[in-house]
Amino acid sequence: MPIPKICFSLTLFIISSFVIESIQADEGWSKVHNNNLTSIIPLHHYGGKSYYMGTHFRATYQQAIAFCEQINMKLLTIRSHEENERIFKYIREASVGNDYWTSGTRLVDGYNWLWLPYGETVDYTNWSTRQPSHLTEKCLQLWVVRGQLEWNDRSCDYRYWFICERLNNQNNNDPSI
Ligand SMILES: [Ca+2]
Repeated sequence: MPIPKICFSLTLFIISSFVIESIQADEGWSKVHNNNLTSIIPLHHYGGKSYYMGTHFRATYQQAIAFCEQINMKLLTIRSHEENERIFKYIREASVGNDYWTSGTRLVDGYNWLWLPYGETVDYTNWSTRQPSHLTEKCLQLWVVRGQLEWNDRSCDYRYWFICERLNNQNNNDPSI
């Protein structure tokens, strides 16, 4: 149905623009660009990373990648069981739903899973039973199965919540963060 699709895309664009412009209009935007991740954007801090919960609007995988870049961050990676559990905690606290994009994808060669913003192989995994399921599903989605945060391969054009991250030991000189 093309008309609702167009309306939704327009709404997404307007909301995205509003969010980005609101952040940029704040006098603290320069602080964000100077890597001082303090009070401008609500962030969680854990294990040398900062996380932004993308719960203002649902986005496709590509839109989530682009939005995180706009706020000087990257779409989520999960490197350990401990981090998976921490992300699950943030998702429960956000209370908007359980479906989130990570930056994991096999878009590059159609088979091997990479954390796209870093070009790194996905080593730690937490796939659900019988996942990944289809070679046509090329992006890595988080979902909750039997009370656990597990992973699923999913078509990249679905619209889900998303999480941005930043490694604080890169491009960040503030040791207090
Ligand atoms: Ca799947």
